[in-house]
Amino acid sequence: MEKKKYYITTPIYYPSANFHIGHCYTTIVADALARYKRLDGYDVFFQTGTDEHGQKIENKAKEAGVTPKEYVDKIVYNAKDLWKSLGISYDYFIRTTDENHEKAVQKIFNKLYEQGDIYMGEYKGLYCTPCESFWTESQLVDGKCPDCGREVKEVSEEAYFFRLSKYQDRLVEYIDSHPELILPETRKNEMINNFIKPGLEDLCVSRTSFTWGIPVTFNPKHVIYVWIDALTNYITSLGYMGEDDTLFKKYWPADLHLVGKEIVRFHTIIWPAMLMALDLPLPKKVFGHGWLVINGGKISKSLGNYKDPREYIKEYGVDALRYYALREVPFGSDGVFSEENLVTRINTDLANNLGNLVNRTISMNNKYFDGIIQSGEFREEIDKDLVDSVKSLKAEVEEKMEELKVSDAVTLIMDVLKKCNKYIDDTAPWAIAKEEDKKERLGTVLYNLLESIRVCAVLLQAFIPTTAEKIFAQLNTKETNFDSIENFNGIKVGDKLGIPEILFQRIEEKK
Ligand code: ME8
Repeated sequence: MEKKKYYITTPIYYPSANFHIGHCYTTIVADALARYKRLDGYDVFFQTGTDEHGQKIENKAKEAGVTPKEYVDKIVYNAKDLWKSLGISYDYFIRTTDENHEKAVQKIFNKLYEQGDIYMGEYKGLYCTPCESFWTESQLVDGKCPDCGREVKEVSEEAYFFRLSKYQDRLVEYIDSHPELILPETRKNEMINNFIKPGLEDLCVSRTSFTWGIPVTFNPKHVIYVWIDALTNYITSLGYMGEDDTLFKKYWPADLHLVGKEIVRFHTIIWPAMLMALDLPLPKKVFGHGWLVINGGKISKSLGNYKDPREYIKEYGVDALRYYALREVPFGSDGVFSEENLVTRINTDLANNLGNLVNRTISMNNKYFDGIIQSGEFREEIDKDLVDSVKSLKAEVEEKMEELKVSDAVTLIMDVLKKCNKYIDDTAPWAIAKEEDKKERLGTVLYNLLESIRVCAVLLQAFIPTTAEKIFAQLNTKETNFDSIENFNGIKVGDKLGIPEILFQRIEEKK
């Protein structure tokens, strides 16, 4: 049977030498979703990349005394290095300076121009350079950019426009009939009430005030607006308007665009309207997540609360950081990142609940049975709750993952591990071991624990893959697929366990 496809994207990031934990957040969540879908048997295409054109980059390159291309080349390397250290399993990394992307964007622009969806006009307006966004007077907050609070400047120039207004009614109709397109619900209402209903204006889609962008082929003093360039990444990467569109035919429409809340507007208004103009299907879901903030404020170098995410990885390990990002913030809401909470999570969830459980279970089986896995046939009533919870865990996790409630999914797994710890306290294997005629029962208690740990590790592969691997090695099992967790019998009687090793060291709480 042909596998079902799943196309998931992160935004393409502005190249930066200072990626912070907030940037990692979207990508870690997307990675967990991609890994989960792969384990669940989907043919996944997971894409990320960098958004490299625009005035901001041109200015920064000038300051640094290099060409824009030299400037971005250097920092794109930084993004790839960061994703590697976080274990991000992307299938494709797009750069908007890739030649095939640039050519396809030009073709898209030409097509829209030829069919009358793009026309020449004059732009007068207020522009925020850091956000690459145009605003109307009424959208400003205290006369400043409503997104970043910085000064906007008046710009007047001959420019091309995209007929966004033409798509207003179709867009409202589409959003109404596709309740899953914009999630969470609050963001959908915000888009409809604050942006679409007041009336969409045509969008200025070219610039002449700078040159670092993709030129309009038939009027090259214009470069294409960076958001038009950027949004199309989701299809140019698949070969749309390119030499080979096999991937496009296979993977489009995207199943999920994961984006931060401040760019939902671009992904749920401009992008769908462009796709309608191109006569292409719309993405199935756009999910706008909240921000990670530090002490209630933005993460920024100038505020002195910035730390390179690789420093956390060096100090606490990659899975600790991944776990924290996935577990701490209910996906969708804003959340506070704090190193103190990270340490608390490591100690309570990873070192105690998970690590200690794995360690003492394997140690007990080594001590009482020389590491050999015993039969799990000698069940008693007290086992039922744990075994049932483990059997239903996959379906419950799946439901949460479908709703993109990643934090809830991780919590469900952690709750089963808690149950395992309680099961040890309730059954007291060390006491059973003292009774000569209870060897078989002792074997079953340990079997139940080992199999429960294995099932949790199979599911944890999506979230903390390095740790899951370590658990499999300690359990000495090759049964790591989702298929193996249905019947509570994946761990094999007669096999010998590996050597128990500490998964997470407790960390001394910092004041
Ligand atoms: O917006 N917490 O790029 P970008 C959570 N190039 N997420 C955060 C965050 C934080 N503190 N800071 C940033 C762009 N992000 C465009 C996208 S897509 C066609 C073009 C998230 O580098 C932010 O919300 O400014 C966004 O989703 C992503 O990082 C990239 O932001």
